[in-house]
Amino acid sequence: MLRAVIFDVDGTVADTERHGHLPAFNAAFAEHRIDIVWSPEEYGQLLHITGGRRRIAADLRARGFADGADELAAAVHRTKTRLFRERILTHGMPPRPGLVDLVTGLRAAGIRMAVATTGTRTWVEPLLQRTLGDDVLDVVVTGDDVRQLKPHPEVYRRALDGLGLPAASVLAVEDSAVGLQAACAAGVATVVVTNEYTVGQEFPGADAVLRGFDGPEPLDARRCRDLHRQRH
Ligand code: XBP
Ligand code: MG
Repeated sequence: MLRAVIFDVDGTVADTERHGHLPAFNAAFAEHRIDIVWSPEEYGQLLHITGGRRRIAADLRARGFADGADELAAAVHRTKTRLFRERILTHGMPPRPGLVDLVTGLRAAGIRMAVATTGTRTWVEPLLQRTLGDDVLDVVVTGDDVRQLKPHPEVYRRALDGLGLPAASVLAVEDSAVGLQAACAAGVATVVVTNEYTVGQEFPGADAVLRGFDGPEPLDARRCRDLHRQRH
């Protein structure tokens, strides 16, 4: 029986990457007087490196910053985290169309909800508060709470621990191949809801791949139950 749904955040709860994280990374580079401006296409390539700090460090190294790349990446990422949090507090971040209906339906059906993200708690909390409200999520596991980021399954294992549920009674909702790998490695059935950055990716092992939460066949509580039942 489906007892809980675990949501990814970036690209799943909200389309954060292109119009949220990317401008915050570029503003942080500028604030540190580093001559890097990631284009939307370049950023799309860099998304396979999870975690903003690791993403910055990898790009600094690729551009020849050998010594101190990790320390510099950590400093730039602190700035990026502050800027992104401020942006969320000032402008908000709209949930993906249809997500709020799904969450309302899951609640009404008595299906619990959690979050498993590689993002940083400083911005994750206000984003979730503004998109989903205060009393929706039982468990929120962020990149700050784990040693290994997605595609490693640690964040999913911790979310399952927090829920006190086995993997077989849960469904994950992800937007990317990397997120799918993490959920699959934790043994959790997974629906992928793609976005502009992930629509061309391969999703081996997904229980369903959808283009959005809404539309003629929306992802609702009944469909979540059906997909979960088909797997188990
Ligand atoms: C998303 C990420 C995050 C964000 C940036 O992956 O990798 O790193 O791009 O957030 P997922 P931070 O959706 O699979 O969790 O800068 O806070 O790391
Ligand atoms: Mg994601």
